[in-house]
Amino acid sequence: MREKTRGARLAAAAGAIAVAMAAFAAPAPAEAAPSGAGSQRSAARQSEGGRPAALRRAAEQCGAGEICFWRDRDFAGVPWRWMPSNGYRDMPANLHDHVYSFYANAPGCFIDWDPLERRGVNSGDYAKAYDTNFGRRIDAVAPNC
Ligand SMILES: [Ca+2]
Repeated sequence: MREKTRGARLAAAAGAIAVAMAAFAAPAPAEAAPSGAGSQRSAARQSEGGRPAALRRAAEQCGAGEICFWRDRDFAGVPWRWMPSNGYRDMPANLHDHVYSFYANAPGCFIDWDPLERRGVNSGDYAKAYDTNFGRRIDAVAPNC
């Protein structure tokens, strides 16, 4: 598994969903997180503005070297994960023309076949409301444009 320590710490701050995810990936107790930024600011701010908690949840769920795709906005639910080593992949049916948020920990290329357009993505890129952009068009992902 990857990033167990980081996962456990962030889960403490990210709320029930992240806790469940972390429990899946790493059985370390969430309460074991040191009293750092996580416990101080608590996860209660999830609904206001959305930025810190939603982004933290995305970062928590999306591993190093992955691009993660969510059907819904704000990185809600379980993402579909892709890595450059997977090569070209058509989006799964539920994500075809329907990636409403994504988080990239790897470079890649989003593709719409008709009309043909390719969008380069860099590690660190993300969108929490991608339906206002290419998320309504994406058909596939590839390592390079
Ligand atoms: Ca399309």
